[in-house]
Amino acid sequence: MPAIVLIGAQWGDEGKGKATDLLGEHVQWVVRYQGGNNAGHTVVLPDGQDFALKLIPSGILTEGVTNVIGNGVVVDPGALLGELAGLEERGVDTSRLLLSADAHLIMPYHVAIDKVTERYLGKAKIGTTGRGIGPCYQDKVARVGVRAQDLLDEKILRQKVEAALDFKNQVLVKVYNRKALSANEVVDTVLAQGSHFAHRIADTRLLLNQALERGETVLLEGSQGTLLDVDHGTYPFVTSSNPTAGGASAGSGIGPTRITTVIGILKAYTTRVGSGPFPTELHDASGEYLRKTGGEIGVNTRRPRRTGWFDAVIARYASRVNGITDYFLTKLDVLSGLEKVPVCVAYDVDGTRVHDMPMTQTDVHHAIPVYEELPGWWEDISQCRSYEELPANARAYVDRLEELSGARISAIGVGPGRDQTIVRH
Ligand code: 2SA
Ligand code: GDP
Ligand code: MG
Repeated sequence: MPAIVLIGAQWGDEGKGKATDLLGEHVQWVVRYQGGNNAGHTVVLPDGQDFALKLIPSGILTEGVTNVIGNGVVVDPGALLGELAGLEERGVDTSRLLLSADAHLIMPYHVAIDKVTERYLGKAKIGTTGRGIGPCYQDKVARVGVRAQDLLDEKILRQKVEAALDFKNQVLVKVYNRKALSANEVVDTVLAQGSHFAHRIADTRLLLNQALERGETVLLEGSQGTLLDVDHGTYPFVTSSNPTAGGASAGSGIGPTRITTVIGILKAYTTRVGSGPFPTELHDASGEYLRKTGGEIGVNTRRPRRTGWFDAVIARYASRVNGITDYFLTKLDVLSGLEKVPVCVAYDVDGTRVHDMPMTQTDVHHAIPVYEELPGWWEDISQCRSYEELPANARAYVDRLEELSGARISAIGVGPGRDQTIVRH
């Protein structure tokens, strides 16, 4: 039975938390398959309470859903405990959270190296969240990482941390002029933290496949977005994992033939946080308007997000690389009150008109958006609950985006609340 993937179609913060929460009622499992506590997924419950999930799947707020931090996720033990405590304080039942034995752990040296590397890069920095994500994935690929299962074997844990620190301390001290970290201190801290969640460590790939065999539905919740993908994004200004739909399989252990639906979460305009190219970025009053009206501030780092008009080149690209079956268009309400709404339909790259994502990053940096201007609407649409209730110009905007984007728009968000959603298909 089906596994559904939900991904960000742009640079993240499209509203994946809200969409996961909405689907939560129809699924038995919600799985995070990549990223870590760099994510910030906002869920607003019907009673108005809002939650910002970072590492824990957004399904934790739905009764009866089992939540899994999959093997593809990188887990900061302190951040996990902090997030669990925060949820428990607010009365959320966290007993249904499992952690893959194969998930890699973010160690204190990963966080230190992330921060110091960014500082040394200066103007060329990636603009990371400083959570140690990149250095942890580096160690995973270099085969010197520490995994959740190592918490269950102190001897192995000690060996791994000592071996890793032999090298890391040289980098920290000799290259970056920082203090060396003590392997014993790191191990003791991580073991103490691990003792609070060791009971959650499980063979999640087996459990998920057994659930699918029983006919249960699994929702794979992506974090960040398509253009932050280490393979398909605006490299090197990306995160160090695969947020695209292909990553869902590797990051959970669910075979690709089990995935029947890929839902792309698509913001009605574009935002980005961190460095890197952004063809439709606005540096004027319109950009400020979108940032203010859309509340575009990083959930984790509180950095103001960069804002720009909708980019159909990106949407078409996301449709293809993810195999998107349905789009959920979010934040349409934010566009109310604009005289005209420009939509980027193509790029001019050094005098040539292109409709698809350029092959090289140099060309992406040179891309000048070609706009089509659609008429705006003034009405507040946050109370609309059917497509027909939307003003004609808002409907025309959605229809044009659908034509340009390569997949049908099955749902539309008109506010942060669960019920502020128009379902079309
Ligand atoms: P990292 O920390 O190594 O993953 O950073 C690499 C790039 O990935 C971007 N990134 C994100 N972009 C949007 N949203 C994210 N989550 C938070 C949010 C971000 C925040 O929900 O608002 O609070 O700033 C997220 N996580 C990583 C990052 O900005 C770098 O460009
Ligand atoms: P995520 O990382 O993709 O889950 O998105 P974030 O939570 O980082 O940012 C999305 C923001 O938009 C959150 O504050 C949501 O509550 C909010 N949001 C989601 N959908 C809508 C919508 O349709 N309209 C409005 N106005 N806000 C929305
Ligand atoms: Mg976010």
